[in-house]
Amino acid sequence: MEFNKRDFLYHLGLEWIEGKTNARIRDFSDVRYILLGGKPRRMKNLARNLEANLELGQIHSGIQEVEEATKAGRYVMYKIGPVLSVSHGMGRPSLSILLEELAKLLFYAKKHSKDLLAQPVYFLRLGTCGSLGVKPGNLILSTEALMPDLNTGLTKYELDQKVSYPSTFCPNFLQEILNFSKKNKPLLPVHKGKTITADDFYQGQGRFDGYFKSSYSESERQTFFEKAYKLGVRNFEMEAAELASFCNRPDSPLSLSAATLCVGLVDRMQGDQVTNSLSEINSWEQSLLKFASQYICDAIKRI
Ligand code: R2B
Repeated sequence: MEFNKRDFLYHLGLEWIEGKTNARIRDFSDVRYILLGGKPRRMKNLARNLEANLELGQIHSGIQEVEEATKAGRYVMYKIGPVLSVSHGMGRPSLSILLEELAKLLFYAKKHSKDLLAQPVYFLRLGTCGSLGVKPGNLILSTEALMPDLNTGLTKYELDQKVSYPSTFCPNFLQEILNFSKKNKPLLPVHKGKTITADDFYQGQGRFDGYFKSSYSESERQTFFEKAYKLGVRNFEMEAAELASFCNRPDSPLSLSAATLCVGLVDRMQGDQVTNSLSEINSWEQSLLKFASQYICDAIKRI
């Protein structure tokens, strides 16, 4: 990792300066779990849920809104003892900026102690998605993120170079989540599957309800969906490849693991539009958050 003598984490509104005490940055030295989700309100609800369920006094001293991030205006971030609950917006670019700055924040916060640096840090993204051959209202735990051409590995540009990074999710972390779900029976069934990380919501995910006429026909789309399903794809979203590849980098000074658990809002084999009522969608999201909060409370007791 490269870092400067002074690093302003612009989108989080936090600054680290070499040689200074950096007391504000050190407030984050105990962080072990980072919960991520697109919507600010969802991440606030999750933080409140954790505040109520993690032992006050033992594990945390109340919910703390990271006001510097709120003021910076891009993300909201709450700290509940060793857990952060953070909104990431939509799509890979927004998530990528957040991951870079969160990882640097934790690195600066922990770097004075070898023990702290060696502690594994877990990222769990809780999102919504379009499912593939899975009923709306079910959860999909991503095993691996594919590019829309169905190749594995995140492919992106760095300057004029096309680079690729592995995009499988951490098998041990997935197994822990699956074991927990078997024991605790979440309200929504959990499926394992591969995830296509698309660059947009409409044509990038094979929809016909975008503003422009699609470049593919109904039958081409059907063939693509069937091929993807046979390969083990169970959902589309817009962030998984970024998260998996970020946590797979061998050159990370922190030991990072990642998982993505999403609730399906529409089975793309059946249609394009999200037509369930807002109250139904909210109740699915609440069930996802409840499950995540139970899982985190259990995991925190074991660290
Ligand atoms: C799922 O939901 C958002 C689009 O509606 C996007 O962030 C995603 O991956």
